[in-house]
Amino acid sequence: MNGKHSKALPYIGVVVSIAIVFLLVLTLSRQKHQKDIKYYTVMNPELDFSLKDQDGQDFHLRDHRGEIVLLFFGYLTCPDICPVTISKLSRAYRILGGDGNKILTVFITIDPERDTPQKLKEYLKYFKLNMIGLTGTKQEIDKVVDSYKASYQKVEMDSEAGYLMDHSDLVYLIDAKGRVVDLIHFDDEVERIAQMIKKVL
Ligand SMILES: [Cu+2]
Repeated sequence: MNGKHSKALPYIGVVVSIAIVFLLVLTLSRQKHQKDIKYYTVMNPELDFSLKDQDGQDFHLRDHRGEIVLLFFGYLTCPDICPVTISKLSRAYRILGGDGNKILTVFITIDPERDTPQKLKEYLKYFKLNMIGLTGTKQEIDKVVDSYKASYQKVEMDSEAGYLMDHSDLVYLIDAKGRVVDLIHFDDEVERIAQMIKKVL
């Protein structure tokens, strides 16, 4: 009995190991595939757009060639995605040390009805980041949103807060030539974000 067991065990071990490796490869390749799909669908946004910054000045993306730009869409009263994104980005910049200062963070509001340049300016004061807040007319903003394959939706609420804006959570990593070269996903770890940025610095 014991002899039988000891002969069969190595085989079972091999079969189980192969099964585990197979499942692992399958899971990893599926995850990678999903990320790739998202990645390539937004690879060719317009290389320039024009909106107004927090000082009411015209902002053109093309004026920032030579800089690394991290761009995302959101709104000032966002309870979750935006504050977490900003916090993660600032931690990633800290990991990069002095190089973190070379990065321009661009926050585009998808709620221009409430997020005026003045309010953007007040909001930005809370963060020690090289960050610009952009707004414009709904049409102007929608054009940029479409170009980046982002999305948002107004959600009416019964509370005093008025409405919420559901919005996509990707951060676009734009290189010195103005091209989107990578996407930061909401669940990416701070360390990984720093690595991604480091590649284009
Ligand atoms: Cu948000």
